[in-house]
Amino acid sequence: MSKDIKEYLRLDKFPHIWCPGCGHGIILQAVLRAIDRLQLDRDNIAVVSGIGCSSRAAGYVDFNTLHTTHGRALTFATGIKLAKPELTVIVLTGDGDCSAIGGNHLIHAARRNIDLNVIVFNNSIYGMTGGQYSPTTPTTDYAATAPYGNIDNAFDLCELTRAAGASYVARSTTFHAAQIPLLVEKGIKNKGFSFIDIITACPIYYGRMNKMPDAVDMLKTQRDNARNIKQWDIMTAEEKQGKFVIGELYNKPAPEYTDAYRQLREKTHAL
Ligand SMILES: Cc1ncc(C[n+]2csc(CCOP(=O)(O)OP(=O)(O)O)c2C)c(N)n1
Ligand code: SF4
Repeated sequence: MSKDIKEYLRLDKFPHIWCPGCGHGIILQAVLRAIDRLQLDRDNIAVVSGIGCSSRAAGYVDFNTLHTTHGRALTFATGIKLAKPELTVIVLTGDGDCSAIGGNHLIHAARRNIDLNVIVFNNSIYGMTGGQYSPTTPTTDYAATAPYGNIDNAFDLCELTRAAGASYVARSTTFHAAQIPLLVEKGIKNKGFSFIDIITACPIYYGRMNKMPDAVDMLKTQRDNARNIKQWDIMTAEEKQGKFVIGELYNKPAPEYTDAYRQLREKTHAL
């Protein structure tokens, strides 16, 4: 039977640190809904995060949790999964955490197709440290470290992880909150590296610096620029300008790393 998601929270850790209008709480509740729908035993779940406003999420949930170091969530998660492959391992991470300092770990975890479920709280900025640009800050947007506009090209994290070897890739936004649990649920069911990119709002830094100080404006922007995969596939390159695709983008089973490791151990022990 479905639980009140509050039952999955460590309410003694509240109030949380998130600013009014921050989208991170929307993502956290959606992840908890997915876990609830799957009726997973909470003792068999490990939630791992790095450092950042988003990464604080791990501390608020009542599972086995590990709040690690900046950029290293995937390394800790890989160790946990190799030691205890029976666990469902969920990584809650920010765009800075997983694609700047942690970018190398991200591509290699995807390359191995290790059975981790990575949920990126992608607000296109370093929220916790005052709004520096991240690898997902769009070109020409403003940040504390790009006062004249960002000249870098942004990563499309879904394209990146898909190309690296992830077997499940999806994207949604905090405006499309009802879609997130469905994608997370499918990601958890996938035996392999599942990457779910959630576009979220940091009104305090990204919003304020990019003419969207109001959290509602940021949600409207997500609504206006997201296109579901069916629409996306028939749009012209011109129509895609400034828009992004949401939904299940890739889902193709592939050999999984801890399985391969177990088979190797069985083989070598038999020799
Ligand atoms: C090794 C190391 N480098 C830098 C930092 C400073 N730091 C803490 S959080 C953070 C960025 C967080 O951004 P993101 O992961 O996008 O999460 P958000 O706060 O936006 O949710 C940085 C650079 C750190 N804690 N450790
Ligand atoms: S600084 Fe930004 S990302 Fe951090 S809690 Fe506030 S709104 Fe959220």
